[in-house]
Amino acid sequence: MRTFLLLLTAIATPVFAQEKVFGDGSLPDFLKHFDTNTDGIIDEEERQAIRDLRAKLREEKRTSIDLNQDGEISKNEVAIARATLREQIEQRRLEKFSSIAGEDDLISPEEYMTIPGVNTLPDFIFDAIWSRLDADGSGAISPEEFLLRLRTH
Ligand SMILES: [Ca+2]
Ligand SMILES: [Ca+2]
Ligand SMILES: [Ca+2]
Repeated sequence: MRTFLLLLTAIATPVFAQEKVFGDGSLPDFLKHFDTNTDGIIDEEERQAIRDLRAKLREEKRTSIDLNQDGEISKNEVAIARATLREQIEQRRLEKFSSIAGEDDLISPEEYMTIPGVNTLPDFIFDAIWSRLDADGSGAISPEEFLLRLRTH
């Protein structure tokens, strides 16, 4: 058992470590956008721009949740905001689904492999993810199966 665990760690670690590295080690894309003088470093001025944008987004989010604009966010408004957010996420997921699934509206294991990062997963991890997604064991992922895990949360 101990040997197995060690082996598992040895196999799994590079995969999980990889995810933390940003491409070639340069700035992640969302930060590149703020690196206005493109020197690869986010300086104090650029940091401030990021903070401003975050504050603005927070404010916009607040006012968009307060539907009747009375300055208070009611339980109902929170519920509506949640539903809207969920719809947006589902919409984005379905768009992603279609782009992977193609004409038949089903994702085959081969198509699933085309998602960046998936084809480098060790088989046993791929199998585990796949069997969770393909809930009915049909050998393909339907749009419903693709959204299932999101809905149950
Ligand atoms: Ca309100
Ligand atoms: Ca397909
Ligand atoms: Ca299925």
